[in-house]
Amino acid sequence: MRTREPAGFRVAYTRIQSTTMSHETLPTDEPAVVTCGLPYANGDLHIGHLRTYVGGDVYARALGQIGQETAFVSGSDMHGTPVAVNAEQEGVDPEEFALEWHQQYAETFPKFNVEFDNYGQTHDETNTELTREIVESLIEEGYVYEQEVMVAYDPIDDQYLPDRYVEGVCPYCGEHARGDECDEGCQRHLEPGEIDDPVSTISGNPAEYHSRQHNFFEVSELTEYLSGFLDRLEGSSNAQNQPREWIETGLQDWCITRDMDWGIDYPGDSSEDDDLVLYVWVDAPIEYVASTKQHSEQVGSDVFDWGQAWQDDGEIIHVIGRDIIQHHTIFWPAMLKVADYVEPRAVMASGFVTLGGKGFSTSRNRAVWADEYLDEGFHPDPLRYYLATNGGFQVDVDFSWDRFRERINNELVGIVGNFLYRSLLFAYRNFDGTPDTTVSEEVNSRIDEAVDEFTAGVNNYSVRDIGEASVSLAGFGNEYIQRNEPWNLVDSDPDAAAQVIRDCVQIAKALAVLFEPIAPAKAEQMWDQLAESGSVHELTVDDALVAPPGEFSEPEELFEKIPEERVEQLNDKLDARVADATDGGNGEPSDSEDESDTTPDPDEHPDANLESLADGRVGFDEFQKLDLRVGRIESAEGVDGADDLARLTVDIGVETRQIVAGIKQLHDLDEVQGQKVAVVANLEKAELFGVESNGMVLAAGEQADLLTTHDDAKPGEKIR
Ligand code: B3M
Ligand code: ZN
Repeated sequence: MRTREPAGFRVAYTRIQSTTMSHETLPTDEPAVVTCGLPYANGDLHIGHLRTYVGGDVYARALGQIGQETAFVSGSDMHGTPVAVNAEQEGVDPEEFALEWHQQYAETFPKFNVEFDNYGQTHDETNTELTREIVESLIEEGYVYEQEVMVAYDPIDDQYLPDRYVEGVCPYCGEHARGDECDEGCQRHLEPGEIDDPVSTISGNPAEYHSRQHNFFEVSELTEYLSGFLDRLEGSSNAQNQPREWIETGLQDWCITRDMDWGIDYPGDSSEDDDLVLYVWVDAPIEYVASTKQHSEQVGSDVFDWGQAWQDDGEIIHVIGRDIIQHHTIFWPAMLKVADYVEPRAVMASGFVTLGGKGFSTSRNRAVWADEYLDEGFHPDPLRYYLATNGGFQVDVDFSWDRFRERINNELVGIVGNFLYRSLLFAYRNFDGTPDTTVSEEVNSRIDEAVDEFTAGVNNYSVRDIGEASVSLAGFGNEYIQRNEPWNLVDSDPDAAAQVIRDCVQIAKALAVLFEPIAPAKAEQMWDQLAESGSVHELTVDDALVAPPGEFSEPEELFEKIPEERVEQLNDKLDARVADATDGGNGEPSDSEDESDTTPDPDEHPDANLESLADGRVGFDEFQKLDLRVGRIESAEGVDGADDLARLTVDIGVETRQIVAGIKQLHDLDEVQGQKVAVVANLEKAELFGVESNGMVLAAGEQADLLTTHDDAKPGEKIR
């Protein structure tokens, strides 16, 4: 838990653009709980999985730093078919299976400096108890009813097939889907009996639908409440907008029981005498509360009061992947509301992580595993930096060793590390540490500005902005030392040199404070380097401007450059492994792709196109036939039912066009509004997902980097 003295100021946000705020600015006087989506305890973690945990950890640390009393919790999701199916495939008891993975996750997160105040699991006493209580109150309040549903059943194996025990075709979009969600298509949550052409995942047998009595939570009754809730909800815009679409198409009630043994028993009376357990998505989010409760039990409720946070006036902030928005913005707040708990203040839904532009694939061994990253000798903080700051939180992030190297070398080494090392070394050699003078007005206010950016990052739920505050401060530091050339002053004007270096040491200290959420272990090294006492993990942003102690010893370089050969080796290793895994099974992997993080494949080798660059040249006349124009995006919204497409209205001077572009997952649609783009204006019209596209917006590379102009070219102007 992070309790600090409240920061002694409130920042004015006018300078920094922020989304509409419906809640009091952070920090508030209430206790906050930051949660991370619970990983299913069912398999190895790869670095793609780490994105939300790193994001949550950065956010929780930063929130604590601006003076908010904060608990950061999560736990393993032990139940449900994602665990049961994998355990069954391995012939192991699900409890034993899940506990083993739970143990592994509990050990892995801290290795990446993801430090939960409590990391629990859904099968323990606290969660079982609390789940029973909450479900009983849903029943008592009259929100649960029994209804017959069609349940998939394998007649040959004589087994019911809930959720991931069955796969088939999505009734909404026609894509191949799992029994519980349309993971490859429209991302909808699927209710039992909804999936078409059901087949058993375990045996491959075609399934039949049998009628069974199940229990439903009357979510539809809460439509009005939920729609108001979404208006108040803060966080990433996808978490507000997607559920609005679902509400508009009409909310369905939610089946909360399953025909399974593994899970928490349904506490109400049920006309089925067989075991009915609760659907995993009932007890999973309750673990957020249970985990907070365990934290309170450990530290004492005078230090952190879980009841106040969850039942009175806490600030609840959920950090999740974008595939589970519906559970966190519809089902979960509906449960909280009926059970009389506090509603979430914000949901931050991250994009996925791709590997070299393609999905991670557990079955193809096409992944960089969490342990593997560390075993390769890399420090966890550069990966944290990469994952947290590579793009907006809701935008997909691509990981490649090349890009990783580029960013580490250019940004962490080139900007942050370079500034710290050169200025502290100079300070050490010429002044034995911090020169004895006060910080200049200019640097004082530049640090203030960084603190404002940091605080605004927290209020805008942007982990990238939280990190950027430091990198741009370090960039300023480099510029400052370069501009003032203390090396030329040290003999001629020692006082002036002392001033510059005193300023630089303060910037270094501010960096230790402000970079701590992103790079906790590296910040600790910075702290020690400055001969500071106390823990860098217990500070508030106010400490950025407190004078550092005097003497310190010779600094060491903080970040290490990654040589090019290293990247080649790592790429070769990955390629060889993928080839092995693929060849072994006649080119077919033994089980399915990693569902949660696949994205459509861009060209596998984008560079291959370069070879043919000189062939097939076109004449200037032919080029002239293309009508390329400057456009300005007026509005951008997702195309219903299409995972990647956005409907843009683009001002091209003479008129405004509707253009469909495949940028939905790659860009924050709120952020592209107002952006200038290059448009092919005379392309034939096309229809995509029933939406007419009149023109094309040009973009480059796997991340659909939008081509733009940099000066005052107006919409409609011709590009030549
Ligand atoms: N266990 C994992 C997922 O679907 C799921 C999250 C639960 S959060 C309450 O990403
Ligand atoms: Zn679908």
